[in-house]
Amino acid sequence: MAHPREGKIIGVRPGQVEVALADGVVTAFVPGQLKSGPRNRRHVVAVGDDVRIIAGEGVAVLEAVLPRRNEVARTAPGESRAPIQHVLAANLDWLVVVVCYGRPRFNARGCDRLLVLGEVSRVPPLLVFNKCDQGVMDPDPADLYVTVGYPVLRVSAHTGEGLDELRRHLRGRSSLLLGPSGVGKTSLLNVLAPDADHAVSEISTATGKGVHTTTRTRWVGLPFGGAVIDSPGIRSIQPWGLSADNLAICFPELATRTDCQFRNCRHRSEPGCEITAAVAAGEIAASRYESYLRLLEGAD
Ligand SMILES: Nc1nc2c(ncn2[C@@H]2O[C@H](COP(=O)(O)OP(=O)(O)OP(=O)(O)O)[C@@H](O)[C@H]2O)c(=O)[nH]1
Ligand SMILES: [Mg+2]
Repeated sequence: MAHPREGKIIGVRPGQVEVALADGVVTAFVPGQLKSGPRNRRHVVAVGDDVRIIAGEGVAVLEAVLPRRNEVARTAPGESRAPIQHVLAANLDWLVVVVCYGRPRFNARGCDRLLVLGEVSRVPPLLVFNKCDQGVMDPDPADLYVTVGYPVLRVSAHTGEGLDELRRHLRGRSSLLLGPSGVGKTSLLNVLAPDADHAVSEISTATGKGVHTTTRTRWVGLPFGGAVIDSPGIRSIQPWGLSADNLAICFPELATRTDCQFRNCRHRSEPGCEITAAVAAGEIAASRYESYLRLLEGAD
């Protein structure tokens, strides 16, 4: 007899999902009526979704996706008149932005973009600088983010430095790892959940860039409680839901400055702008303001 059961999506493939139930993992087919969904959605289901399935003799079918408490989504790349939402993962407590100092080189624009993605999705960002064993840059870009107010950890998947603190942050929570290819997302996951043993590979010596080793987003339970979602490396991302109106509040150090002369000030070159004055006075880091302007170009 088929009966409904609740579980969590831990992997998505075309037309089917892997669902973790209390007593194991099943593959469930996604029926046509759930696949169609709203026209502006690339997928109706995402890793991290809580779902109800009907499990029968040797076959399971997805019946319903339960309401999400949040989602992290990008605008699907490519030119299209109507933007398409691509949900990367759902029901999260942390968006863990993983970066490193070199190989691949730290990129402030990309890092800020991911922090903004967390802010606009209302999933708190946790910034992790991996590969600390290779030495720290001077000046250390991590210091800037501490000043902004983000939780920042310096860790090494290879030596174990900083990992106890990382475990403390992840324990009992659901966390999405995002960052460029080659920064060591999967390497971190493999030390946090040794049984998972996912593939990692060497950085290309020619480009210092990763080679996109991870190709699918996957939810992995942590032995000390909680879960981590590993994802393929990303080059650039356009956060879904970002507009010229809500961009400034996605930068904590800009969000608190609300005394511009014009209410709809975009903080570019308007007179009486509190933010450009603060940048000129060195109270807001030029690098963060530069990221704001880049994102503003794509948002209006
Ligand atoms: N020195 C050093 N190397 C590391 C560390 N963590 C990972 N690496 C190396 O960095 C390379 C890339 O690691 P991955 O874990 O595959 O990186 P990834 O972020 O998962 O990459 P994608 O799956 O392509 O997004 C591998 O050669 C790892 O051995 C670290 O803490 N220190
Ligand atoms: Mg990986």
